[in-house]
Amino acid sequence: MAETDSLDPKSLDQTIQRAQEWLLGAQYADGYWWGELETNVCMAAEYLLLTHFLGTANPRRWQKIVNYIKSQQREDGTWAIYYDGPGDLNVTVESYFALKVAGVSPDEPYMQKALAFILAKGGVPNVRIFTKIWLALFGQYPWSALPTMPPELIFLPSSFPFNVYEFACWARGSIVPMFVLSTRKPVRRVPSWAAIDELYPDAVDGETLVLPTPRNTVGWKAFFHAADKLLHLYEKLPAKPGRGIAERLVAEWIIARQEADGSWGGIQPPWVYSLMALKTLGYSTSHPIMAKGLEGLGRSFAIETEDIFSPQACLSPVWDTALAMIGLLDSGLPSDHPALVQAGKWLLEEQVFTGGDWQMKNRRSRPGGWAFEFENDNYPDTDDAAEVMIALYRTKLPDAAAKEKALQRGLEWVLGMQSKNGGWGSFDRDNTKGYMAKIPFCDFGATIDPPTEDVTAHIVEMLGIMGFDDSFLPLSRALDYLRSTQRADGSWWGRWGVNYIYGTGAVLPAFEAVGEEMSQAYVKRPVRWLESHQNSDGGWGESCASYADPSLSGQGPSTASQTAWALLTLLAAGETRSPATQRGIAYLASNQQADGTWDEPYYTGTGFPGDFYINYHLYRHYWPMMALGRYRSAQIH
Ligand code: R04
Repeated sequence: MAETDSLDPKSLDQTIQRAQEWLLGAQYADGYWWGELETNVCMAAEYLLLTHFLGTANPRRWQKIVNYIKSQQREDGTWAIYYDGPGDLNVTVESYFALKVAGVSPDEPYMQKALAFILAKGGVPNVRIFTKIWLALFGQYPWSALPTMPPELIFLPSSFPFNVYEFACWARGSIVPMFVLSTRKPVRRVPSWAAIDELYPDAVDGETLVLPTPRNTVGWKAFFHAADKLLHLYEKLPAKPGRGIAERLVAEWIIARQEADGSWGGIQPPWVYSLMALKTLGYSTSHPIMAKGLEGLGRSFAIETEDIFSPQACLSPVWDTALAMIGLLDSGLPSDHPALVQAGKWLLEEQVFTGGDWQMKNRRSRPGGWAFEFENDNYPDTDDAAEVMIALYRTKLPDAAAKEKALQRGLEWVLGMQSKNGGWGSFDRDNTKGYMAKIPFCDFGATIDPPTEDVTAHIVEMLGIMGFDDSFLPLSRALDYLRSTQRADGSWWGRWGVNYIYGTGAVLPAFEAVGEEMSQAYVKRPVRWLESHQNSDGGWGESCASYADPSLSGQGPSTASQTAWALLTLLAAGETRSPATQRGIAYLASNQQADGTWDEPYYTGTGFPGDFYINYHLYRHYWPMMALGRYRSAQIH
């Protein structure tokens, strides 16, 4: 196709119709959409190790986990955290160990390849703390060389500078159970043939392994390191007054947060650490809390076939449903279409009217948010609330009063969650204490949940769609925040999607929705940025590597979802007829599969920048539908 040839209207209609049909066919009977949330094989390796720890191993399931882990290994013997990414030491060590525990021989050529990679990367001493904890739980790393976090920390009130509510909720849910593990130091032995001595470089043993000392002798890192030394001394005391009460409080804290599906926080890490902490405190696996947790983790969270067993990190039905609805609406489905009505009713049922941890920093608003998962009442998030409210607002429901009430309560909740700087974090208000990342435990993932560009933009877009403009103070503060976070090249960073293409693709539609003058220079700058990063196939792509190296921003093999985000940006900026837009639309049309959907092996979702990435299996579908649909509407109007 020549560069500026536009897709003929008939082909555009056909592309959209095929995509609509595919999506309508993928709706669940209860009205929701729910795609796979693919991450990395740590989920499978850790599940296997968890069941060994708890003594609930199931040989058939273990075999399926082995099959799954092997199926994900690459030619070079490594495992990665995203498709086509570099070998990852943590994931490769966890996989190698889990395979050995399952009885795989280290002499297998594929194990030898993994071993060579691990040693080339410095071996076990270089893995993250979480991986070291997994090894310590089975006697393969000394607990004495790991940081200590005593259960007494649960006593610290939320007014204290250091307390569990200053952690992002995902870190909080993992760290509270860790209080128990790091002080009780449980070890569940593995057979001697499963030991992993070969993963240590020569001349390293239990004696040489200690917590690394920070380079600086002042500052938060040094402070927390010194505190850790004191804590290790405290742990040596023969009697620790208060330990019993602290452990009981920790158990109560954990138990109070178990969700209806047996999960904790709707995500894998708090789930597995909570189960191991409770077990360590004496809860047997037949205790109702334990049984429910294990059952849910093995059933609703895992993908199981005849051959493989693969636990997911998290489930995305609310997020997928809202975005699928928006895709269908943008593509021209009538607002009272039965599929939308059914989905809308399902979303109304998902609204959370109970309290949660977010109340610690926000006493003013009544509950009324939405969570990402089927069950996560303790942790609704503002990003899901915004997308759900957009979807509901645009759908015609038979019970208009119920919808109105849902939107009002949603609005009250979201507005109450706005942080001081005008932006929104995902799960908490003002969760911005940077020093929380400096404790020795935190060498993986984000430890805080500060306001981010993408989430704030989604909320701004929602407010705009609901009729607010910048005479509304919360909205004008949010717009100031967004303007202040624009990068020199005109783009915005993406916290929960990869990466600058996602951030920018969230911000420009938000500006448009609130009636910003879209011809202003600062609004046009991202257009130039995208034009200069369009691939020769007409699409856009961006690698997860752009987080560590921003010079890679906007670069990578084209994907359907990232092409869609770029197009949403261009369309919001009024670039309907520009060559870049035309070529992007043509890319989507020509890469649509015969069945009406797209293929997308690349990961375009972010769990933690640099550390954890997600392939949302429906991203390849509903984002292109939005782009194609908005493109068609812009042509007509
Ligand atoms: C896309 C925006 C909606 N919302 C973010 C939700 C993302 C859902 O997926 C995950 C969320 C997660 N959290 N924490 C983890 C995680 C994984 C997901 C997590 C992962 C590994 C470790 C600790 C925590 F797939 Br270790 C919140 C705003």
